[in-house]
Formats: sequence, structure tokens, C-alpha cells
Amino acid sequence: MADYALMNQLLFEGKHKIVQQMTEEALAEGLDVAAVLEDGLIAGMRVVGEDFKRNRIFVPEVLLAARAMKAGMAILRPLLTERGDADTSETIVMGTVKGDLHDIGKNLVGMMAEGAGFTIVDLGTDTSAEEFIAAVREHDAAILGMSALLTTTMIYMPKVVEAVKASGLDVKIAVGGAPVTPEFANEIGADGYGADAASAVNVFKELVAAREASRTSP
Ligand code: B1M
Repeated sequence: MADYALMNQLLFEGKHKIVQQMTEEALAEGLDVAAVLEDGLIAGMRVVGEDFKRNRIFVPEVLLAARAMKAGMAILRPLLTERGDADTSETIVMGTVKGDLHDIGKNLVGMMAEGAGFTIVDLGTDTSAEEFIAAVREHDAAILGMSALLTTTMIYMPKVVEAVKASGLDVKIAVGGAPVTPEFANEIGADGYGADAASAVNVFKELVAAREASRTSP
């Protein structure tokens, strides 16, 4: 039986090899991938966030914890991205906004969207409006997904929204990330907001349907 409390502690301590091994073992035991992700990995990262906020740990420790989180996610990746009887083949251009280097949440959203059948074009972190627009154009993307983890970088999102609207591209814009709220998404003129990876995928599906409907209506 997987010891999630121990896994959380080891992730907190940045022990990436053991976290990776425990993730493999949890899957080998037949545990649900969503539970391993949420209870084994994300729960550990939550404690890291709390202690970081309270200045009990600092950037170097958080970097090690992030490496452990990514080691676990790498094991889950094939299962999360496995396409079942997915009913979409649309493309999503995804990136973390300019000035922001956080990519764990964005990567998770991308993996789950891939599992739902979407093709993901991942622009990584620190992505400018120009880079988003060029990628949407190049890949004929149906959705542009933006992530931001800092209150100082989420304010770049409206700049991207404005630039996309000025470009005339037929693309839906979805936003998310810890400081982003549905109200903020609405205020800046984004088409959708996802609180977490699972709900983001539902939002993507709704946006694709809305885009299709607007294209076929006279
Ligand atoms: Co940063 N950091 N960090 N950090 N960091 C936060 C965000 C912070 C809340 C920590 C804290 O104080 N409690 C705080 C922000 C405060 C604020 O703005 N109000 C903070 C800070 C201050 C900083 C620095 C400024 C610290 C410094 O240098 N002094 C610095 C900034 C660097 C930069 O970006 N320019 C910094 C650096 C870092 C590290 C590099 C060390 C590391 C990032 C490593 C990496 O990502 N590769 C890091 C980390 C790991 C965190 C915390 C601890 C964890 C983030 C994470 O991965 N969570 C974070 C604390 C926290 O968030 N509570 C913190 C797990 C992940 C699964 O969740 O990313 O929320 P999350 O993603 C979720 C949802 O938000 C949503 O779905 C995901 C999956 O469920 N979602 C979307 C995300 N994107 C979406 C897009 C969508 C839809 C949903 O549609 C497109």
C-alpha cells in the first residue's frame, strides 16, 4: 500500500529518485493515477508552497522539491497522455506567460489535455504575446492556453488577450494558474478559465464546441 504521507515528505525534501520509485511502485500496485498524482505528488507540493510562503524554506529547497515533483510526473505522463476514445484532434498552444518560470501546473494541464485527444504545442515558460500569436498561426490552433503563477505576471494575460483580438485570429483563449480567478478571466476578456487540470480539459472541450458552432452558424 502506497504511503502517501511519506511520499509527500520525500517530495518536500527533494528526494527525486525515491519519489520516482514510489510513484512507479504505486502504479505497479494498481493505484489510480489521479490519486497518485493528487495525494502523492500535488499534496506534497502544497506543503512546499505553505512553507515557502512562511519563509521556512527558500528557492533552493523549492527547486529540489520541483525536481522531485517532475520526476514523479514523468512516471505518470504516459498514463495521463494516453488517448482513450478521444473525440477531438484540435490543437492547443500552451505557455506560461512572460516573466513567469513556473511550469509544473501548465505541464499537468497539457498532459491531461493530450490524454483527451488534443495536440499540445508547448511554448514553455516566459512566453510573450508575439510568441503565442506566431504559434497559434503556425499550428492553426483552436485554443491558446495561458498559465500564470505570480500576481506580478498574471497582469500580462490581458496584454496577450488584446494582442490576439487585434490579430483577428479565430482562437479561443483559456487561462489558469493559482492566482487567476474566474472573475479575472472574465474581466480580461478570456473565453475560459480552469481551476485545475481536469476542469481545464472540460473548458477546452466547451471552447472547441463553441468555436465550431460559431463557424458553422450563418
Ligand atoms: Co514560486 N511562487 N516563485 N517557484 N512557487 C509560488 C507561485 C508562490 C505562491 C509561493 C508562495 O509564496 N506561497 C509565490 C507567488 C506569490 C504571488 O505572486 N502572490 C511564488 C514566488 C514568490 C516565487 C518567486 C518570486 C520567488 C523568488 O524568487 N523570490 C520566484 C519567481 C520566479 C519566476 O517565475 N520569475 C519563484 C520561483 C519558483 C521556483 C523556480 C523555485 C519553482 C518553480 C519550478 C517550476 O515550476 N519548474 C516554484 C514553485 C514550485 C512554487 C510553488 C511552491 C508550487 C507551484 C506548483 O508547481 N504547484 C508555488 C506555491 C503555490 O502555488 N501554492 C509558488 C503545483 C501545481 C500542480 O499547481 O501550478 O497551481 P499549479 O497548477 C494547477 C492550477 O493552478 C491549474 O491547473 C494546475 C494543475 O491542477 N493551472 C491551470 C495552472 N495553469 C493553468 C492553465 C490553464 C488552466 C489551469 O489554462 C490554460
